[in-house]
Formats: sequence, C-alpha cells, structure tokens
Amino acid sequence: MTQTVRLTVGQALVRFLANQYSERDGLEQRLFTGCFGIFGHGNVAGLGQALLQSQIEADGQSTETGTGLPPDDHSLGGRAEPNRTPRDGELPYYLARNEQGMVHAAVAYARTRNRLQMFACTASIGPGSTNMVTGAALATVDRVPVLLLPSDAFASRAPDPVLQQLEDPRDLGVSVNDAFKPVSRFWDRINRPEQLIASAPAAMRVLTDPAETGAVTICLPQDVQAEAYDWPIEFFRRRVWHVARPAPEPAALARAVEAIRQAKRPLLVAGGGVVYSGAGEALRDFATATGIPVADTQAGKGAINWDHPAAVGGVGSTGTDAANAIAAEADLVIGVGTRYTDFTTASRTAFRDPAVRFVNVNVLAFDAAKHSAEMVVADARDALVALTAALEGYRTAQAYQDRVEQLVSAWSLRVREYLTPRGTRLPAQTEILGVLNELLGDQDVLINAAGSMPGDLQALWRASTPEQYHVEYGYSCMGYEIPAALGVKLATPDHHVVAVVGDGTYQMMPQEITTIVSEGLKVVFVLVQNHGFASIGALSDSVGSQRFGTQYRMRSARSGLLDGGDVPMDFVKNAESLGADVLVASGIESFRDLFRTALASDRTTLVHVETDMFGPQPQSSAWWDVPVAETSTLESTQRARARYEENARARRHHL
Ligand SMILES: Cc1ncc(C[n+]2csc(CCOP(=O)(O)OP(=O)(O)O)c2C)c(N)n1
Ligand SMILES: [Mg+2]
Repeated sequence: MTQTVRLTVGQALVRFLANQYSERDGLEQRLFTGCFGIFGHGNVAGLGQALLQSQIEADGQSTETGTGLPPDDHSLGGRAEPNRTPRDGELPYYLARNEQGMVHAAVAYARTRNRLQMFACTASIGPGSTNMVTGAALATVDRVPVLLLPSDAFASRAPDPVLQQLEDPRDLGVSVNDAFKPVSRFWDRINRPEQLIASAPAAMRVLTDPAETGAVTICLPQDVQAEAYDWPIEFFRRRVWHVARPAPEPAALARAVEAIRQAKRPLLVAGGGVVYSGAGEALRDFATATGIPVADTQAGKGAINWDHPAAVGGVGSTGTDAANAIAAEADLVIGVGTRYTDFTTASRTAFRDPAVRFVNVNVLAFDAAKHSAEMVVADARDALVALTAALEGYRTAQAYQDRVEQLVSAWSLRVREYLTPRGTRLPAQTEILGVLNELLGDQDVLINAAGSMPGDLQALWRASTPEQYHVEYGYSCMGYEIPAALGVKLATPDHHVVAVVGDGTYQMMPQEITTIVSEGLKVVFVLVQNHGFASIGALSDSVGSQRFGTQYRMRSARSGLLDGGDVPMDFVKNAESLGADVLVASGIESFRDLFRTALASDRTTLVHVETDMFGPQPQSSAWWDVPVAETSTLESTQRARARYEENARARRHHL
C-alpha cells in the first residue's frame, strides 16, 4: 500500500518546493531559496500557515515563532548578518512591501543565480495577485524563472462573491488570475488538492527548461490552500531537475560552419543566452581563434570582456559606432542566445548588406529561426565549443581585423569624452556612470532598467564580466531597480550591489528599500535627479512632441499647464523615512567622495545627485522605430514625420 501523509495543499506545496533541486555541470543546489509573500485573507491561513509551520519544524524546538521576543539591536541599523540559507524541509519566508516589487526581486535573484536557483512568490487574492502581473510579464519577456502563487476565489464557490472577487456573468470559472495566462509559460489552477500532484512537477520542468522558462503561475483558491489530502509520500522525495545543455545536431552544425567559412565580414551578436549558459570562456576562445568581432546586446554585455581584441561593444539603437559600422557591412551575422529585439537590430535597419545571412545558435527554436537563419538549436556554450573546433584553420582577413581595431579605438576616444568631467555645476549623467565604472570591481553589480541610462550604459559601460552588468532591458520596467537590488544582494551577498535609479523610476517603487533594511542587507542606490524623464523627453523632442508631459513641474496658475516650478518632492527625506542613509552630492567630485563613503558604509545608503537633463548623451548612429503622427498641425511634428519616413526606408526583412 502507498504510504501517505495528511497535509493541507499549502503544507504539501511548501514541503514539495523545499525538496526540489537543480543540477548543471555537476553542481546540485536547492531550487528554491525562499518564498516572498504578502499575506491577506487569500493566503494567510493556507500558504501562510504552511510557511510558518515549515520554519518552526526546521527550528525543531517549539511550536511557536519568536515573534514574542524583543527586537535585536540590528532591527533598525541593517547591520545584522542575515543567514537564511534554507534548512532541510524549510522554505524561508521573506516579507516584501509590494507584490510587483517581490516578483522583481525574485527575478533579479534568479538572473544572478544563472536561472539555477529561484524564489516563489505568494500573494493574497485580487489586488495582491494582480500586482504580480507586471512582474510576471517581465520574467517571461526576459526568460527568467519565477514561481508565482496567486491566491484565488473559493473553488467551492460557497461564499461567492468573496471580498475582491471578479464576477463574470458569462463564465463563473474566470478570475482576475486569468490575466496571468499571456504572461506565463505555464498556468494552472488547483481546484482539487490532488491536482497538485500533476501540476507541481510540470511547473518545475518549465522553470528549469532553458528554452521554456519564465513566469510559472499556479493559482491557489483560498479554500483549497487549507484543505487536507492524503499525499503519497513519494511526492515529497528529493527531486533533481537537470538543466539541459542541448547538443548541436551535426548536420545543423555543418551548415553553420559552411556559412561561416564563406563569410568575409562576419559579426557575432552575443545575447543573454551566452550569459545564462556560462559560455563566456567559449565565446572568448571562439573570437580569439577566428578573429570574428563580437558585439553584445543589453542582456549579453560582459560575456566578452570589453577589452578583448574582438569586442566591439553594444550593437543597435543604443550601440557603439564601431559595432554599428561593422553590423552595417556584415555579410554574416551569428546570433548566439539573442532574440533580436528592435534595439538590437535598430528596428531592422542595422544589417545593411543586401546579401547578409544569419546563423543563429539558440536553445529556443523560435529564436534560432529568426531572420531566415541557419538554425542551430543548442546550448550556447557547447555550440560555441563545437563551432570553434569545426572552424579550425578559418580566420577573418587581416584587413578586416585592422578595420575592426580602427573603429574600436575611434569609439574609445568618444567614450573617454563622455565620461570625463566637464567641470559644470550640474554633471552630465555620463560623468556619474564614469565614476561608477571606475570604482566598481569586476564582481560588483550595477543595476538599471529604464529611462535614459540603459542607452548610455550600453554605449559606454566597460564590463569585464556579465555579473557586473545587470540591466533589465527586455521589459525596461520602471520600478525594477530598487527591488532588483534586494534580489541581487540575496544572490551575491559578498559583493557591492549598486542600483542607479532615475527620479521617475524611484517614484514608482521605492518601498522595497524597507525590505532591504529589514533583511539587514546593505546596498547602494544612486538617485539621478534630473526632474523628469530625460529619456522620453528627448524621444518626444525627436518625434516633434516638444517634450510634452515629461518634466516634474507644478501646475501653473497662469498657464493652467504643468509648467510651473519644480515639484517640492523631497527624495532625501523619502529615502530616509524608508530606513536608508542618504548622502547628498553637489557636483561630480563630491559625488565621487560620497559614493566611496557609501561603498565603505555597512548600511544601505542612497547617494542623491542632481544632473543636467540635457546631457550631453551619446548620440547613436542607429535608428529606433517610433512612429510619428502622419498628419499634424504642428510644424515640429511635420518635420519629424519627414525624417521618420526617410529612416523607415532602410527597414527591411531578411527573407
Ligand atoms: C512602468 C513603466 N512605465 C512607463 C515607462 C515608459 N518610460 C520609459 S523611461 C521613462 C521615464 C524615466 O524617467 P527617469 O526614471 O527619471 O529616468 P530619465 O529618463 O530621467 O533618465 C518612462 C515614463 C516604462 N518604461 N516603464
Ligand atoms: Mg529623470
């Protein structure tokens, strides 16, 4: 007879998650480091009770928590050494402040752990759950695993409509959690306890599959979470998920090799897949052996060190002039682990040789097939090693290598110009980035996601390792940076974690600062205060919309518009009130000093620096397709439309 154990669905899920492991290259580790959560009536008695019980059982001492104890000395200072390495059978709980923030933190954690370790997130029903939808989309777009456990209305429907329940008169099976379907790689709802036996392993498979991974959503009706069932004991056995390195098919590899051997001006584009695969060394060896230049995307930056002779920097709309010149002339593009977003292809204008062909190496066939490429559906590291071996004797011509070198050294001079302080009262943002690039070590982490900084960073940041460069640009989600600092710090506690945050993005999601402080973690924030949207302001200008609605100004009594004085929002007091130390810099030298102070401090610190919204910023040689009004009474718009039509002529399909 099968041995069983009687547990609630919440208890069974926690026990199951605590027994999952991942393995790649012989390294076996816990798949789930913990569970972020915010409790409400949807999960407090279900998953909440189960998380508490797992913690108490792991303590093995009493059946009560330590909540009655007085707070320790560290409760305000953030000096404690957190030690939440999960114990056997335990899923440590982390209290976040906003559900979107907790998903961002979980994603940042999983990205830093190369998708081999991750978090679950539990939310109450209704708003708590739908707050996670944006985080789910980010995870799925960026191909980073996170397990989402939104609570759902009663499966029994007995008390319907329960507080916060959406009612659809045509379909009583619909809930707000159906909104997770398009942004999840796997979606299920557990209406009967035993459904979890099929659902949980299926979810683990997707989370640990390099091609399919993203947000995985298991909706848990609040009555079912607390319902007991007799679970077969084997359901909770230790389970190891082997993270695959699919090998390249010999025939596909041969076709790729043939295409590369014929190429005179090949260019390799390294995407995030190179990083997740740990293919940095294989990439550098490939480039050294073949002389093929390597450009990178936002997610792939650092996979090749910036000073490698083959490295040409970021490619595309915010790329370097060197990479874009080479892309324009390339007769073969080798895309490795990239999904070719519009920023990478400069909205399909980057690759201009009429006869350009593509070879794509990707674990996901969907991406490998893009631009009518020769498809190599395989792990990036193993495919690069195989390609390097099969290409023995092949090398690009010396003249081509010389041209690459010339373009790169010309670009280096431009970089120096942007990073060098100009001595103005308000520094340019690029000067700030220059100081950060100078003072951060190879394993320290810089975080950014939205605004004008990702573009400047892609063009100017010199990354020696991929760990150093954590820019979320698949979803470019304002509000990511602060919660991401929490996730990255949990993943890499021994290194500095620095999030550069725009004033716009800060106002979207500052509250996880409190979570960081409450966890006793130390990170550094750099708040770049330019009183509005430098990014969208410049974009607005370029499309003829005159920077409309892109500055934080008071509504003026005279004009009735938002063009009065600066809004007296006090970021310093705000960050202090959340528990951070704040240092206010004035000018670039003061910023350098205070940033050093912040690095040396053992407390979470925000360095506030005011910058010049108007730059200067690196002007890209490549285009980004943002349609301009076809008809307008504004001359600025009419001029922008003429420019748009001119640029759009270069846009092409690669068929
Ligand atoms: C959640 C979200 N809303 C809107 C946008 C569109 N958007 C991109 S950048 C930006 C302004 C960012 O302002 P700030 O953080 O001050 O950075 P800056 O542009 O000044 O560098 C906006 C509104 C976005 N990317 N994400
Ligand atoms: Mg701003």
